[in-house]
Amino acid sequence: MAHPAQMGFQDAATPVMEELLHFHDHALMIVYLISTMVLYIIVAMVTTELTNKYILDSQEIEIMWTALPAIILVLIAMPSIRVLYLMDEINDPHLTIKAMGHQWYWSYEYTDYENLTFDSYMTPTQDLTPGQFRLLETDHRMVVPTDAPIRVLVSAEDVLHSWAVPSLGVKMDAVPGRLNQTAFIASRAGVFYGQCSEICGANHSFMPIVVEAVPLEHFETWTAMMMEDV
Ligand SMILES: *[C@@H]1O[C@H](CO)[C@@H](O)[C@H](O)[C@H]1NC(C)=O
Ligand SMILES: [Cu+2]
Repeated sequence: MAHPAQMGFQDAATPVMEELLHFHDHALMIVYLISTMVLYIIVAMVTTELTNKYILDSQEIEIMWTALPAIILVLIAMPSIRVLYLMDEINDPHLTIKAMGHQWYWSYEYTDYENLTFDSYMTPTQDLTPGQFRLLETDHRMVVPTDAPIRVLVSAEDVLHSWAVPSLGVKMDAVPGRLNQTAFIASRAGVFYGQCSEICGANHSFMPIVVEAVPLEHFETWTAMMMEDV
């Protein structure tokens, strides 16, 4: 989850999120370099009473400030497209989960198992136990095994929602009548929080997403327990 006054992203829990963090740092480095250079030029120009004749008319500088931004844009676009394609890739998923957005909760369907379906409502503030996070905890978490490719099918029952978990590097719009898919591999065990990321009505802020990544044996225990319940 995010911390108060946090700088930057949440820690990555999937390989794709690590790629996204690297790309963010790469783009930010370029922003720093350009900002520093522009600031230096501004300061240099306003602190002298002389006018540089090459700035009034110079072919060389015109060529430079046309070619350099073009090269910089290509240096940003190439890694960007690389990550975009990595995020789109879904290789042989070991588990498929259907996440449905509703006004105002998420429901999950483990289609590889019989009758493994449940709703996931936010835990109201008065029901929280010590250590639980306000507006982020749910009554039922989406449990997944670590180190396995998980596919999430995303759709909505009523209006637009968006299934998003920052530390997994996943954000997929949930559109009624349409089915979309995304995938992730949880590289470590943990509890990862997210929130609906498409304005969907009065309780948009109160339909969080909780993904709990556990080792495979624990996941099997959980599925057995969940199916006994039904
Ligand atoms: C599925 O998601 C991708 C990526 O966000 C998007 O480009 C595409 O249009 C979506 N497809 C449908 C059918 O909604
Ligand atoms: Cu929503």
